[in-house]
Amino acid sequence: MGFFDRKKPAATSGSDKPQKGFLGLFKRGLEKTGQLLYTDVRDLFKEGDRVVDDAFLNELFAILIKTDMGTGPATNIRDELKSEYRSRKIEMAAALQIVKDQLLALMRQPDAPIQHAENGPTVILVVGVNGSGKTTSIAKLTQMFIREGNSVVLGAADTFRAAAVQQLTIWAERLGAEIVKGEPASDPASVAHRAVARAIELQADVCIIDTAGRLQTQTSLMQELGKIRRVISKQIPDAPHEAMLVLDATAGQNGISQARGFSEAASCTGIVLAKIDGTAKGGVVIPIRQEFDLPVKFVGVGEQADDLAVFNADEFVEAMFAEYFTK
Ligand SMILES: Nc1nc2c(ncn2[C@@H]2O[C@H](COP(=O)(O)OP(=O)(O)OP(=O)(O)O)[C@@H](O)[C@H]2O)c(=O)[nH]1
Ligand SMILES: [Mg+2]
Repeated sequence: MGFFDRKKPAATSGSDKPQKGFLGLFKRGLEKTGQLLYTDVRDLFKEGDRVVDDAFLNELFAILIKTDMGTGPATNIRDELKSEYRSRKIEMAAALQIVKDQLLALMRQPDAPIQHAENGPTVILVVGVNGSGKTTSIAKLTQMFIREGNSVVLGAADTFRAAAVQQLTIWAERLGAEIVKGEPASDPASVAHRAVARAIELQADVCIIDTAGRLQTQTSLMQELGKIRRVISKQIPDAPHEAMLVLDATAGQNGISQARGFSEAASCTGIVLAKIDGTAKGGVVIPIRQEFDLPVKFVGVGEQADDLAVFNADEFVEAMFAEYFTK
């Protein structure tokens, strides 16, 4: 029995149950953020309980800002503490609880599982600026789908660089996915077309299309994404079922303007927030959540195929403060 003949179990990444069980991955990914919070908050309370006065509130505000959550959310948290504790003493645990509750309220989103095709392959287009983590995120998604018993066809529609095709080929071989490539510098839309055709032919469950990095201001390259979409939707009317925007968490606030440009030009359906492990600014997920209608679907926490967590606000916030629970 060939790989693609396997009977497929129900795909859990697309189930309607909230995804949990990624706390360990989030803790690893948010180690730098957690460490920064731990050190700073411990300092804040180094002489014991604090009176909630302007000095205290300003110090806490400065700590929150360092995580890149943005001034709006940090102001909310400060105001909440002020109105609940004005001039009274607060202990560290109580202050943290208020911070966590506020962060959760800001980060929570309706569950956003992968939207699977009703019939035939689910097509996922992956877009973003250069080096944001697209190809690595595709490897991680491929691993996740294959673990769930799905067969995957990859389309190497980043035809600009031979190295890009090679990078995806190595992942495909390692993970057990089929790959469709084009001639160097060939039309990315034609590679996408052939990848989807191959997925249909093989009755594959998922087809993921890698694209070259581009800036949202590069009009002709953004139009090229439009062409890829049109080609795909001619083959499968409701495809692509997902257009994932990969944002680099280490790029901080830059990611926000990227998300705006891409979601308008490429009709994105969700965000993969890559490289959260590379920054202490894990709070960046909040402005991303607040300023867009796009759900954060996945979070990249490392360079390996296993380093992908399904986004869940509760686990994310718990992991941000994990240091306090273990000490
Ligand atoms: N630490 C860490 N590194 C990551 C993560 N995701 C990607 N990277 C690294 O970031 C670099 C760029 O990743 P790629 O996946 O090649 O990015 P890309 O968007 O495909 O890049 P282009 O195709 O050149 O636009 C690589 O060195 C990856 O290993 C992550 O979640 N954590
Ligand atoms: Mg790439």
